[in-house]
Amino acid sequence: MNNKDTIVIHPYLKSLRVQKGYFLKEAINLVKAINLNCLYSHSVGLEKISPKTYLNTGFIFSLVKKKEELNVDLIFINTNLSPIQQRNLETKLNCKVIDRTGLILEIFGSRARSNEGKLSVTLASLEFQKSRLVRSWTHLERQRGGAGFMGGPGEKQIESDKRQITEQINRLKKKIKNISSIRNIQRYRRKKNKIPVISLIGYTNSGKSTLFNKLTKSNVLSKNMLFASLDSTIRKSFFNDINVLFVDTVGFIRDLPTALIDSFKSTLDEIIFSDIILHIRDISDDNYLEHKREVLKILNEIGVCSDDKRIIEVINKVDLIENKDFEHNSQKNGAIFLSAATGFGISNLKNRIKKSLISENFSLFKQSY
Ligand SMILES: Nc1nc2c(ncn2[C@@H]2O[C@H](COP(=O)(O)OP(=O)(O)OP(=O)(O)O)[C@@H](O)[C@H]2O)c(=O)[nH]1
Ligand SMILES: [Mg+2]
Repeated sequence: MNNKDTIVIHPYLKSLRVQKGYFLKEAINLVKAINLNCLYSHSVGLEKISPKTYLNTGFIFSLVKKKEELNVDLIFINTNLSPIQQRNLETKLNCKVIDRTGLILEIFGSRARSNEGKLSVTLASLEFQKSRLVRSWTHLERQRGGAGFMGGPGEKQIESDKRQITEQINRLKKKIKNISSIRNIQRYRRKKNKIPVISLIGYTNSGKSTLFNKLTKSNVLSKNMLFASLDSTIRKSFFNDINVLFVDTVGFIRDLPTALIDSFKSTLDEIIFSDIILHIRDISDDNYLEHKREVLKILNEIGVCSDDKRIIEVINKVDLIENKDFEHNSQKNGAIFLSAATGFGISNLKNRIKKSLISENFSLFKQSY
C-alpha cells in the first residue's frame, strides 16, 4: 500500500456538534501511518446517514468528479461502514473504499512483528472479513498470494469462504490461547518473585515508547506516527534499588475496532495485571481531554476502572507548552508532569513509582528473576 494516492473523507452528522477539523487531521495521520499519500481531504456534514451508501447522492457525485480529476483509485472514509454501504460506495465511486476499521487493521497488519502480534491481527482481520464477506482489501488479500480462499463472488463460494475463515479463526484462537497460557505462567512467576510490573498506556503518539526508552535505557521505535509500536515490549529496569518490569503497550485511538480489542486480549491482559498503570498523556495535543476520555473508555472495556488506584497520570511533552504551572496542577490530582524527550520530571516519576510500590509492600531488595 506504499505511497498509493488517496482521498480522505471525514463524514459527520450535522446535528452532532463535533470538532470536524480535529477528526480530519487524525484521519489524514491514519493514512500517513501506512504511507498512503493523501491528495485531497474533506469533512462533509450530513443531515442523515444513508443506510445504503452512508454519504448522500450529491456528495457522492462530487466525489466521483474529484476522484477522476485526481486520478485516485482509493478513498478512505473515516467512519465504520456497513458491508452494504462499503460495497455500494465502491460501485458508485468505481474505486476501492476503505473504512476506519479496515484502515486500522491494515496499519496493525503492517506493523505486527511478534508471532503473537501477527496472529492477533490476522484473527481480527478474519473476523472483520467474515462479517462482510465481500472481496475486501486487507493485507490478508496480499498474503494469500493468489491461493484464493475468497476467490469468486458467487453464493457457493461465499459459503465455502465463510467455512474456511471460521476454521482458520478457530485455529488462530487456539494458537493465541497457547501463547496466553505461557504469559499466565510468566505472570505467575513474576508475582511469586514479587517483581512489580508497570505498564505504559495511552493514546497513540502520546510518547509511551519515548518514556519507556528513558526508563529502561532501551531503544524501542519512537516516531511521530500513529501506532508506531504494536507489539508490547517488556524490559526490566533497576532504579532506586527496585527491580521492576516496564511494559510498553500498543497505543489507543478513538473507536478502536472491537475485533482488535478482542484479538489483542492477551496482550492487553498485561495491563490488567500490572501493579502500576502509567497513563501517558500528550499535553501539547489540542484534543488532550478528549484523548483521556477515549483511553479511559478502552481501559474500561478491558476491565480497568477509570478510578483504579493503580493508575498514575503522566502528563508528557511539557517542553512544548508555555504555561509551566505544574506544581499547582500536580498537587490537585497527583499527576506527574514531565518531558520524556528532555528528561524533565522523570526523577519525580521514579520517586512516585517507588512510593507506590513501597505502599504496596513490594520487597525492595530480595528479588530474583
Ligand atoms: N517535544 C516532545 N516530543 C515528544 C516527547 N515525548 C515523545 N515525543 C515525540 O512524540 C512522538 C511520538 O512518540 P512515541 O514515543 O513514539 O509515542 P507512542 O505513545 O509510543 O506512540 P505509538 O507507539 O504510535 O502509540 C515522537 O516523535 C516523539 O519524539 C516529549 O516529551 N516532548
Ligand atoms: Mg510506541
